[in-house]
Amino acid sequence: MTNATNLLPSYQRFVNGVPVPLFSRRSFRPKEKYLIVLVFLTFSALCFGTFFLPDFRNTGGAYNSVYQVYQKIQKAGPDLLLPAPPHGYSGSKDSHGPGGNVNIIHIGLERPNNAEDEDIHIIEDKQKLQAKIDEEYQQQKTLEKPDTAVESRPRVSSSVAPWSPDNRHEEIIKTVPPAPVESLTLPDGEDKDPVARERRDKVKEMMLHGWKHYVRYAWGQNELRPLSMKGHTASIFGTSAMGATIVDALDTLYIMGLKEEFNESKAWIAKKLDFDINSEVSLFETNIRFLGSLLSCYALTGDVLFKEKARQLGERMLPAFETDTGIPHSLINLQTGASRNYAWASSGCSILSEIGTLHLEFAYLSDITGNPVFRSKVENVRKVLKSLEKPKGLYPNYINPRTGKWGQHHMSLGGLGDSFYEYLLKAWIQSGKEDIEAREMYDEAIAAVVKNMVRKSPSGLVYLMDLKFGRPEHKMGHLACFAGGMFSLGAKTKENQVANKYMEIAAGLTNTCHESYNKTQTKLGPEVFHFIEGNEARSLRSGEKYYILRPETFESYFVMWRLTKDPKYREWGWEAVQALEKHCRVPAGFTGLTNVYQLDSPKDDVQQSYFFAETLKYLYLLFSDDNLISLDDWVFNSEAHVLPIKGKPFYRAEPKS
Ligand code: DMJ
Repeated sequence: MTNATNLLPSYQRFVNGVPVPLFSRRSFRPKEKYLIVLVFLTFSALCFGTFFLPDFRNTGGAYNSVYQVYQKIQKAGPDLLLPAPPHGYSGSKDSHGPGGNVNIIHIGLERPNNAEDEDIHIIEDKQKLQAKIDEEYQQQKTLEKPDTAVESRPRVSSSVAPWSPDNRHEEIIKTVPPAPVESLTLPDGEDKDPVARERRDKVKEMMLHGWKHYVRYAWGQNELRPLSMKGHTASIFGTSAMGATIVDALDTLYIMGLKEEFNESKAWIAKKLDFDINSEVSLFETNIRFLGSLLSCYALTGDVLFKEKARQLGERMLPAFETDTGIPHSLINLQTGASRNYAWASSGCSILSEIGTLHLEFAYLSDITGNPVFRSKVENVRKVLKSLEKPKGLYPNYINPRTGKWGQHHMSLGGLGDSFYEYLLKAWIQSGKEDIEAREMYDEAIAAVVKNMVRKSPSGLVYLMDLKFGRPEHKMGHLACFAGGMFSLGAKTKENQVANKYMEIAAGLTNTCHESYNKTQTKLGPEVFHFIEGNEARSLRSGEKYYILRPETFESYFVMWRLTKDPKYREWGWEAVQALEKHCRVPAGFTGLTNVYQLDSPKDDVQQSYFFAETLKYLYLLFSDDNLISLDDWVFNSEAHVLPIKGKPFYRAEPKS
């Protein structure tokens, strides 16, 4: 759309309705000249640094540093988390002020000679990064108002019963399951192979080890600091203790048959889980972790407690969609309904992976509650995305929720893009293959990805590069390692002439991610790895070498195992179990590492909630029989919460009246 202001002569603009000359013809005063020269020199230095100094470009450039900060905030890197607020946890010894959440903890006795130097850099990087995050977070909280304020807008669509902090207590939550339509129980899933059984038992023991220490030291808090033995929170959860680990771990506890632990958690959810919290949370993370798990537990158990909690949460998320286009904002205050975007995200844009990773949960929520409003919101998001012209058939990572136009043309199957593609495929699978539009959009998008973003390294490693303003970046993030599983699921569910080729890509990507693990001293994979001749699938900089208990590579091992039965995937999974045990297990749980290339790596002291939801679930299922969470009956959401496929017994849709 042409804006009237753009038609004015270039030297004239309006500010508050008053014409303002941009350049006047009078000559500059010396002071002004000096200022102009200074600005010009600064600008030139920045450009020089950005384009000619690789290190600056990747670690210090203004743009990239913001991008990195985002990636880390969104994906909840432990070294980036905001300082744990004083939750009133009685045993807390946390005396860190802002920025005090930089955890470099050595547990081991022997350290390599150069480790000290490397650590100093890491500490400095992390301190700088933490300072940036604190600043960014404060800015988000205090400065940004513009088009994102929703106070004057209706909180929820008229088609949904309005909630208010006042009426929420009147709702009666039943914890007794409804009369079972049919007796639905999960099989135990023990594999015939005794080795697989033994390995699965090991994973279950790891689950219990992490869980019982969370219960002991951080019950009700979002996450556990397994070295400090106290609670921890990340900015994605806002500033309240929402029991993120309890909710995120729930369906894994159920699937592993840990009944006592599951029931204890269910009781906490019935009594304590309250979404009336006056703090900003990430819409995306709340959706995949909280809503996803509640829905999963409803499907698995039929207990209406989970449906009711899911409904309450879903309703509180709806105001985020009240934008001009219906494209939701990234952040929402679940109490006031105010929502907005991150100021830095391509001038206040919404993010592709976030807006595209709501479909499975919202569609299912509509089906079990009988309220169409949730589905209508995500269908509208898809409609907007579908209507836009795609550069080279690709979807950029940013979209403006006011104009409905793309922001910066960055494309990625790692952070910012990843699960958007995954959800197109899975929406089709979840619908019992009725949602043809989703499958078509997936097929078109993936064809463009294969053409423009899939590459082979000099030594033959298949990888997915990012594109920034059309320029390739020959590196992959750990987050993109889910793609092996996605490519194979896409190929195996629809036989066509490209299926074999996509299966090869799936195997190639999974192999590359395994290589990134195999090339480290700890046998755990780094956050980012590059493809440079002679040094492939390895990190280049200290800030890329951390491992934060991420699941994506194991997700691909699991899906590849189920779909190909190649035993190497189980072997690779077992390598991972051993590496986790050796390097991440500590007496009070599991922690991330700051440098996977160092045998005695510093620890980050965070036990991520997704370690239970995803990492251990995928490893457990890798060593289970295929009948436990069969891929014919279930789809995994982006946090590995299992959602039933329409038409299958566990779907439990509300009968249409
Ligand atoms: C999880 O929270 C989800 O998988 C999300 O989609 C991206 N990755 C983190 C774990 O790495």
